Amino acid sequence: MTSNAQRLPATSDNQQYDAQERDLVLRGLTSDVKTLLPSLFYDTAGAALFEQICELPEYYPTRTELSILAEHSAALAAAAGESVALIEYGSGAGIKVRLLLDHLERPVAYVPVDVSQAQLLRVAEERAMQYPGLQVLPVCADYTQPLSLPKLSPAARRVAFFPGSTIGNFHPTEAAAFLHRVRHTVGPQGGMILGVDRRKDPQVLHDAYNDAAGVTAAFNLNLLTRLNRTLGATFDLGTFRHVAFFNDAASRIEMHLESTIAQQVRVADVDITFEAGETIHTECSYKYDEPRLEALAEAGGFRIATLYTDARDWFWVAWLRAV
Ligand code: AVI
Repeated sequence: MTSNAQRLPATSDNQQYDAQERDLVLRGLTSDVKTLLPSLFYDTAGAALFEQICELPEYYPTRTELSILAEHSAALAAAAGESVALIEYGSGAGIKVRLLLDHLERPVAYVPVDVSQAQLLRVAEERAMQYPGLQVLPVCADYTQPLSLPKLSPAARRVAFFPGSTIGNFHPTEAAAFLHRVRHTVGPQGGMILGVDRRKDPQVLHDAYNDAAGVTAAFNLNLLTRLNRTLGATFDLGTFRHVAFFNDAASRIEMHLESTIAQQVRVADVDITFEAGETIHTECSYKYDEPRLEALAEAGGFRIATLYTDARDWFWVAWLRAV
């Protein structure tokens, strides 16, 4: 297995913290507009809550994307062609990729990329058993950073797979930079299969991030539980509330944690002051229309070849070709 994972040990006065996490968190919490990186959501409890989100009646993206893949994976596989090396960014449980692998003509390699080593190895082993003859080359890495991939046959056509509308969690400039790196990896003959959540009725979007069962709120608040554990923080969860709304001008859902009182919280031995009503911005989830998606593809060195959608026009699985 290739590993690009890096952990930096660090100390504070009286406790060991992960230096990278401490620096990123403190940079976000001491900036003018308090922010936390969405990658912090996915500790064990957060990953389990996200799985619950995907099952919620209000959270349509997962099941909508699956329905598009189920209907169009034969067409996607035909567009990708023969002898593909499929590189999946953020492979997770690796369920969706099976729909593609089932239809691809003599795929030569599957390269799942994920930070969670245990899950990555489990998925790699399962896929190797299910698809005899397929080379499975797991890479343990944070795909938002430049990656070194294992050597792939020069004859293989490289196709990137990035489902889940995770591209929406990148700011547009970061999304373009990410696509640009993918374009470099797949080369001039390569392609990309990209899951994209579409702009739609703001009420539908609002409900998807404000579910009645409160699972998204628990997912958001779990960030504070994480920081209490990993950085010795003193967040009182009873004094923060989940806020999510559609910012129409920016075409994105914003998630925040709002402090309901004026207070001071200690995080990794640093005091952070909150006014009543002040928020920590925890996530953006951009929703694309065609001009925005075209601009993104072009900035990343791709062009849109085909857009597959669902009956309600809520989601796209886009087939992008390198230019
Ligand atoms: C992972 N990502 C695509 C999800 C989204 O919809 O932006 C994360 C999420 N946040 C709240 N609900 C789901």
